[in-house]
Amino acid sequence: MKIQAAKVIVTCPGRNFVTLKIVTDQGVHGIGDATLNGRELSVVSYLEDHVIPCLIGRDPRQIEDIWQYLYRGAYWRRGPVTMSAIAAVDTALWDIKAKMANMPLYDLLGGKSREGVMVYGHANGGDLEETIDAVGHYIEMGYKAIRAQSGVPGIKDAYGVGRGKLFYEPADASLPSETVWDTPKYLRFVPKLFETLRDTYGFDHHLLHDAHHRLTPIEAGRLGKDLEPYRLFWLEDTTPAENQESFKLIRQHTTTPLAVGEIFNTIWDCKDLIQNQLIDYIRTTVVRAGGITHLRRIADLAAIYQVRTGSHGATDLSPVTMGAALHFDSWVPNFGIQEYMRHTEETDAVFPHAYRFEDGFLFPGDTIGHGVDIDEKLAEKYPYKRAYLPVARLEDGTMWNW
Ligand code: GCO
Ligand code: MG
Repeated sequence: MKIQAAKVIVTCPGRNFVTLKIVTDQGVHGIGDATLNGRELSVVSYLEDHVIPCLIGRDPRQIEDIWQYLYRGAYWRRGPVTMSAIAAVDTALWDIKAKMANMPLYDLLGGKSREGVMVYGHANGGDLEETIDAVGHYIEMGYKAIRAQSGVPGIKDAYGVGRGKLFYEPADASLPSETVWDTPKYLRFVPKLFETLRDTYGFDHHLLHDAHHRLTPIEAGRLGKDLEPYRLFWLEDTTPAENQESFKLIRQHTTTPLAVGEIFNTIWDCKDLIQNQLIDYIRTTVVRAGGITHLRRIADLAAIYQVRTGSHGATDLSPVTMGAALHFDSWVPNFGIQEYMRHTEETDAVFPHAYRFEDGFLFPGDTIGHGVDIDEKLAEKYPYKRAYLPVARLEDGTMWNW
């Protein structure tokens, strides 16, 4: 059996997606997501110019060998561009293998460990009242877990505040838009937000919050401590994770559970935080961290330390990643939660998929493979549109972390 052809499909049904399609000489095909938000075309080139020529003629059944070949063989290891490209190949090959085995991917991985995958949705509003209402709306839709982000008095564009009831899409400008950030105002406001949420809705739902890398370690410690009475499911990305030592400081000050890892690419990025028990949830997902093959290694390491998974699932992870992640989540023993930011109808139409939402859970469906495909004809109708994530500055103009 041989890989006969592979191609990259770029489409923009409301936002950009990069998809790799691999076809075997027996007519089976598999697809993988290669979308890297704001830097999409670098992965297109990596795949077309450097990976696809090495794939043609290889045996698609040798997923592990192909993974090692692409990882070790590049000499230049890790990084988001390389690892997204490897992930796309790996996801497509698992899709092919599961189709050949006539099984849904979760069966090939070891079978289901649970019936449904608990997801959290994104509730956000321009101010406290709007955010309280937005959380109520998610509760009505059946969500068991809800992330709350809100506009902050005195901050013009706080992180995570969307433009519609169900959709939030930050990469929406052809050059990065500039936002202004003020940590003291944010730190004063957030505990009030969660206090009001608990007063309004009680403690029956899981609440989550994302600080999006904005804080210093000691500020993160203080926020975690201030939020303790409201029993968050997790507090995410409080501080940039390049210097992982800083998480020791955060941990000394708070028992609020911590989640990190959506921008990590390999097990090496996760290892110290996991082994030192400095986090509670690891957020790596299929496309960002080398596909199913590598994500499984991260999850197994995490399991030893009772760290659970909480895969990234923003709209920049295509339905292909969502489908593959749901099969992974259905199997992985140390599953925690799955992020679920809904895609638009346009996106869903380009990527027909077997997964469905019901009563706070996503179900991967029983289709063989990972259950997601691409409608190439429809994809052609939406040409690539350059789009960037915003940047953030402090009030005096200093560059900050968006
Ligand atoms: C999240 C994230 C995202 C990112 C986005 C960047 O927790 O969902 O922080 O919304 O900002 O994925 O491309
Ligand atoms: Mg996040």
